[in-house]
Amino acid sequence: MLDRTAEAVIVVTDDPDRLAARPEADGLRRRAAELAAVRVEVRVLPAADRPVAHALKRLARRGIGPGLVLLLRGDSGSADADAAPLGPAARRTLTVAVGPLTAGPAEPSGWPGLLAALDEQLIRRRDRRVPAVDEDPAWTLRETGTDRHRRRVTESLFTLGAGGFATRGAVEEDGPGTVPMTLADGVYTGEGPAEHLLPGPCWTALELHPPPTEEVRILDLRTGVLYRRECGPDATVRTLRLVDLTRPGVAAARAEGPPGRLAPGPALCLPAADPAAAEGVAAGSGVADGYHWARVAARGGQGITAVAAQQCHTGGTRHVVDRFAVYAREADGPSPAAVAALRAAQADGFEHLLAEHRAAWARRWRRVDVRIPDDPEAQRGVRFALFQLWCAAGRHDEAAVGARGISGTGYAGHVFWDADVFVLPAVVSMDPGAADAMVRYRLHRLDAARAAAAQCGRRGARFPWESASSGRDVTPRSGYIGGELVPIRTGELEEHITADVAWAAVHAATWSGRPDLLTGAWRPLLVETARYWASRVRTDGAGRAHIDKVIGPDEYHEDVDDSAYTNVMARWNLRTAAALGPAAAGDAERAAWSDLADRLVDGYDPATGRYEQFAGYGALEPLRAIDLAPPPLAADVLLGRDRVAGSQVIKQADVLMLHHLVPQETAPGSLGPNLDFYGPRTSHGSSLSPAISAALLARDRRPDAALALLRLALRLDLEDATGTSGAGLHVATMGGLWQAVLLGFAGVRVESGAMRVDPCLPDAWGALEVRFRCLRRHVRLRLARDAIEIRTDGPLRVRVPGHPPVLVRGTARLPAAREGAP
Ligand code: IFM
Repeated sequence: MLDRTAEAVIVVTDDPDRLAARPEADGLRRRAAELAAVRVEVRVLPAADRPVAHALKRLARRGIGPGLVLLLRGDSGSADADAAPLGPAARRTLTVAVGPLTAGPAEPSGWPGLLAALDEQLIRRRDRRVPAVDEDPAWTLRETGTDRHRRRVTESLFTLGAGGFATRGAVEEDGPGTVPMTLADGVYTGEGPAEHLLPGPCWTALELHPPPTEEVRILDLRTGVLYRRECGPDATVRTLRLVDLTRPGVAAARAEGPPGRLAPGPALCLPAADPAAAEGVAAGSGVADGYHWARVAARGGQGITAVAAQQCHTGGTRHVVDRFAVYAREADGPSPAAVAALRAAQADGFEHLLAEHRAAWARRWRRVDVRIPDDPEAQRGVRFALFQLWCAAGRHDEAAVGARGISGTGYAGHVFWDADVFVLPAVVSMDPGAADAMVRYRLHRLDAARAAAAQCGRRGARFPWESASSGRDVTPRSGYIGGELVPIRTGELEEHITADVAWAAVHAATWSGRPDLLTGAWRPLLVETARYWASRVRTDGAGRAHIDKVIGPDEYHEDVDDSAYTNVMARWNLRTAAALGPAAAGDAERAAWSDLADRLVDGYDPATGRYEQFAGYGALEPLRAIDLAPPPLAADVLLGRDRVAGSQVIKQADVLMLHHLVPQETAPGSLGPNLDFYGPRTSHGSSLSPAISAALLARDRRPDAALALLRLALRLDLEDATGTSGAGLHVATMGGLWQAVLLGFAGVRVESGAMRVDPCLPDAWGALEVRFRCLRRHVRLRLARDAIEIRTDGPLRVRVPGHPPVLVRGTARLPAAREGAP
């Protein structure tokens, strides 16, 4: 009757009491009990919108969306599934009109249809059919194509991750261009610039002959699962997989198909690019005591071990495979703990794991989410960003978040400022513990940063532009741009990372309401970086301080002096460390930091209200990116490196990053003039650029221009706008997107221990709702053009510009900001 496995059943009837009194009701009760034993709830409700809406809401809290609910209409109303009065959510249920259930014996009755529908669900459970997903467009990404290049992009987009492990969304069967891959954050192999993420054993492969020719693959953001369904008249193959949110390192999948087409094959295999061929990598696999194991180990002690088991079942004409895998950061496993976790997962079973996992994702989304009723595309894109941020930053001990997270091996998994400045500020508002783990990654590599400073004759700590396991610089020394081999100088010159690391620690502590961390465990990050800058600066004859020979965020211009971004971030670093007081350093050293900070040049021109990006930038050829091609644009490839270096075209937001990160260090009123000047010159040749530019335009009350750039940022991975998403998702863009919504459009900041809210919505958005963590609270903000509604789970000091701060408990309505008020 219905080719779907439902997760709950609601029977609606005109009169539940009369229904209960009918003789057939015993059959209903018996089936309901059997379904309850396999975790499928059956409820009988009156045919009215409130009780049905309430029941659907309750199910949604367990991650069961309306599309997974079988609604059996046993009322005398219309057979039309959309029929009133069951409310809008009921429209998306799997609705079957069975006919009146309270009818007398002489009249037509819906009982046979009702009981058959329940029997069908029981059979599906018994046959272990692959569970479905709620195909709600607000929560799902769908792919139907089989184009080879797009497949690689889809593998990135469909990454599932938790607890620091992620599995790319490769299809199960082997085929051209398919590269199954599971990665673990922080597990690398190789040396120096060649150090790269170590692919672990693969757990998703199945033998499938022939593979589906027409299919739909669906990433369900709401429940964190990847679903695949063959299309067409002989549609038989289905799979569902998850990387478990509640059990660290555990992954599980179910697949169904005809016995002649689907076979399980080995539960684990070694990664496709033979890791044994890579220098210093050892790999092995085997079977022991009823489970498979495989491991990949790198020289230096790092490694990934997986254990897996599978159960096969033939029900009717279908073969079903349940597979469980457990991953651990172990070079010489499997450990007893991993085997015990595997046994527990097997004993609990796939459906149990799925139910736990769905409920855990539902809890996440209750606390952190975005709602943009007028813009479903943007809403879904921002949800995708949140989803992938959770997958990338899933650890609470120490998290090495590379430029592509663990969704691919792009940039070798190296950690850049992307982590500190783009990802972390998003993550701290989603899961402060995960942001702490990112700070800890830097803290644990402080000795390497100290050694790097000493090596160039400086004091304090200098963080590397690209970092991996040891914290030593692993930036390659050359690479290809547009087919040409060119030197890469960022490792030597892109020094602002040192201040960015300090900034991330301060931001995480401030946003999460734990400033004491800055004079406690995290203090060295501020103090040692300040010491570095103090020894890095050159003072000229007039007493002005300079930083020579750097690369700023705009990497089109190398080896420049007095990069405004670098100098102002260094100034902020010195001042912030000095302001920590005696806990940071002695009086004399702090006074020297403050004095130096005051003498650092920053290129600001009060006449124009603009910062000169670096000394001499103003004299370059006045080319503008906007006149060349629409963004994103690789201007260095288009024009050649030398031409771009001699022009004012810039790769990404540079000076403007100051207005985003340290607005208090920029001249009042300077955001507008700098946006006007640098905006048209920015090619957005780096994926880091559009989302933060959107945030700034919203802050400067240009929300429609901000929305245009937000849309560009949304497209970057979803449409593979740079042609590089196949190597992994740009997690800095994901972080930037959430920052654009939360800090930009919603206008949330933390200032003096209070949450400041100053929203600015584009014309196209009548309302915006954001849910997030701030100052130790769970916060929900509902914003409309002239209204701010806030709900917190504990007292929270809130300030709206132009009004005195208020202490909010529970829910409150706040007045709109006064225009122009600080
Ligand atoms: O960190 C970025 C940099 O700002 C621009 N090039 C790519 C790097 C990694 O994403």
